[in-house]
Amino acid sequence: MTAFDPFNRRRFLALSGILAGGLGLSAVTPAWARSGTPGTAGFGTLSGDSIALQIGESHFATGGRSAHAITVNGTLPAPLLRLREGQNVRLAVTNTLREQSSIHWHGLLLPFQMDGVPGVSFPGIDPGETFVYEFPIVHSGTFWYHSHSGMQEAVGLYGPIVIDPAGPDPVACDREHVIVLSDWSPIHPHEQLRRLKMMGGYFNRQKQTLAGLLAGKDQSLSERLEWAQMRMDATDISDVTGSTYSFLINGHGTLENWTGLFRPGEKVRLRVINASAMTNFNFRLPGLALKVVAADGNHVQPVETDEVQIAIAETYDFIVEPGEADSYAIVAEAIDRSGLVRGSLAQRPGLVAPVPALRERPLLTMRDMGMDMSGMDMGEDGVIDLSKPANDSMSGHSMSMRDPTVAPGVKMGPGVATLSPMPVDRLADRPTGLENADHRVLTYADLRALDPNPDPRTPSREIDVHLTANMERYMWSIDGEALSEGPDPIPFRLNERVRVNLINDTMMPHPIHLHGHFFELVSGEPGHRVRKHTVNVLPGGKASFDLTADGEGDWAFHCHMLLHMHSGMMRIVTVRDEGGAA
Ligand SMILES: [Cu+2]
Repeated sequence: MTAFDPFNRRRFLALSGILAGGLGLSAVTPAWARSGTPGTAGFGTLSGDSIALQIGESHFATGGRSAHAITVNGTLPAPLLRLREGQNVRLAVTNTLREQSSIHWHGLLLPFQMDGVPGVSFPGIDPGETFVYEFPIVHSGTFWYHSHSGMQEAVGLYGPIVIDPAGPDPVACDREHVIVLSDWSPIHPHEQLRRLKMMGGYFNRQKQTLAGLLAGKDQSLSERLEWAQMRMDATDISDVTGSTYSFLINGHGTLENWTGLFRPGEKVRLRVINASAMTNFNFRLPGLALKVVAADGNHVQPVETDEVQIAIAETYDFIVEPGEADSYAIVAEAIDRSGLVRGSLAQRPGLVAPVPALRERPLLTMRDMGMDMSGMDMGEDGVIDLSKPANDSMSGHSMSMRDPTVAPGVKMGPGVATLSPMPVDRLADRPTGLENADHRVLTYADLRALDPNPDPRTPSREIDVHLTANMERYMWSIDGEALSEGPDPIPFRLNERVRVNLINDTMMPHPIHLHGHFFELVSGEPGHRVRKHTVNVLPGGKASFDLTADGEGDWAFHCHMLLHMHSGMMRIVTVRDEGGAA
């Protein structure tokens, strides 16, 4: 057993000098993220009531790719902030860039003026300026922080936050590691966006081929023709892929093999954060069961599984109990199987766990189009003409992919190519590409909150929010309107209880994040529903959550795929006191 002391002040002071030097060391990696780390115990983390962060420019290289990066205190990922529930924190953030910047504290409940979204909750931090964020820490858990300006998040500006509970932690462990997953490309995100606007499938190198058809792989000819007619591609899983991305664990690619240490028999807590710009990851440690103990910072009733798809912006805490093996692979595989990153959980530095093979890339199905055909009379020979309204055999449901009557709240225009005709609740579905994995896979329906939900009221009203797109033209929106078109904010009254139905009218998953609040996913009996700040809405499906609008002010509400948000899949949510200006 290792006694670990998260507040080993001497060690922290010894290392903070090195950190301040930033690029003076071999890598732009903060101490806690260096390979061979024994755990997060005081290793170069920043704690206390007063913390200084400096946003600047660095150069970053991994696995033969290198480019300009935006970093905090000279490192990528940014420093680990270790705070304690009940304290106040004062974070002085200085921007040394030649452009505006910002930091958003992802998942933290705080006054909206401290939330860090330029143009929504504060003016942003101009070049040369320092903005002081100051707020009380009112809860514990695993969170992260990132820029909310331009595309800075994609070029390096993100880091982990760990908040220790004020009282005893219900999760017992002997050691813990923070694991920040991310994606890194030498092609600037603005250039990625330009290429995607030219051709929606620009980075997709995994399309179905004629050779595949002849070999009997993938979709049949008739299916391929049907999908082609709808201008859809069943391999369109991710916009930006491993063809340009290096995937990273704590800033390290597979060859650099980030290694967290363990001793056999220990209970090891892994705090896993998906800080990617555009990549949903399948996370697993082959040979070890993952006991899920927290999601998005909130404790859950422990549930064991073998693999978890961690959407962008989500965090999960796991307990693993490694046995006698020298090392175990930590694997984060891109959802479209265009690449993966492997790190190690090992008894000694230098041990290399094998890299597992990439699994076969997934194909989308009719369910991902919002058409669940199970148990339905499919009509003649199972062939459906998707361009026509339904016949009687379809129980009156329209099977057209663009029938505005299924979504009266959506503003129809060139930015809306498809509407899901029959979106079904997919919270209990295995996520994209893991449908047929031959081991346990976590679904949202498996998660139950450890503590009773704080607000047992039944929602007094319900709203539908459609996630819309014209994927071919790379247009992304909410209810058919991009943020740049100036849509009305979504208004909530202070402390009202509302059910929000997210309906995905596209064929991509969207990790939707609401600032300043937790919400309860509507799955299973009420009382202990899982509380989250981000929910991944599967293609063609829907996901509902109940929200107590208790954070007064203006908040961002958006898809956490950076290029989707940047293209318009975002709204402002206002929470106003009764009689206020809502
Ligand atoms: Cu999205």
